[in-house]
Amino acid sequence: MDKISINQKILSKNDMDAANLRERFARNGTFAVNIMSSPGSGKTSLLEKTLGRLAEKYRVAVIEGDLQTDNDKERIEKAGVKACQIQTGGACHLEAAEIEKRLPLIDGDSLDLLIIENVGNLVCPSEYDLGQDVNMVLLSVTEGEDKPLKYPTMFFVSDVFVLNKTDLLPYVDFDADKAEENARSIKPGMEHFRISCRTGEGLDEICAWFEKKILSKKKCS
Ligand SMILES: Nc1nc2c(ncn2[C@@H]2O[C@H](COP(=O)(O)OP(=O)(O)O)[C@@H](O)[C@H]2O)c(=O)[nH]1
Ligand SMILES: [Mg+2]
Repeated sequence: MDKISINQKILSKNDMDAANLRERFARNGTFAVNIMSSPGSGKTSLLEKTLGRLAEKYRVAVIEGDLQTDNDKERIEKAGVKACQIQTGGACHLEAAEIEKRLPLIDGDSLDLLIIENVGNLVCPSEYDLGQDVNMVLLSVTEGEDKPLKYPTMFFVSDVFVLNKTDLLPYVDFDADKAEENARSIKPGMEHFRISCRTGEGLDEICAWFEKKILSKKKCS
């Protein structure tokens, strides 16, 4: 019998679910961001400080992922933004089917901006496509500038690198230029921001970036 070689990638169920979500976000003109980092880098803080402002002009919602608790959902709602929580139990990442299931809870087909805050760690979330337009990775200055080199897959799949807690730079041995150089050595051309959710440094710039992305996604839909 003749052998047929098939070189096409066999899509996993998650890849297929993510492709469906991506199509849905494109149809609806929703700009979708998957935000990832170690626990405590400041993902929820960044959302608390920026999304209230964006929600004055745009339809914004957040899907929160954590092993346990609704704490982050409640923090986002207090900031005036619609949110729902996925409690993964023990799982260290979110999957596309879980996102799809939650969309009806947040008017998911009428959004300009959807933020998915992934489960905190620099490993598993990098492996799962959620249909997002952009992967954003956060690192805070207490974590060490070598993290992009130690967790290259996370930085390789990310489009934007956000360095948070710059207010703490005077108190820690952390070289911000080196951290960005390390990130770019893994992913050349990666966009980057330096922010402090405590002082507000860099938050205007990040809001302007969100706005630019929202508007260009709307134009394409
Ligand atoms: N000093 C300082 N602390 C921050 C900053 N951003 C967040 N934090 C603190 O870091 C801790 C973890 O923040 P959180 O937003 O819950 O991180 P997440 O686990 O990535 O969502 C909280 O105690 C925040 O108040 C910052 O820019 N500067
Ligand atoms: Mg959080």
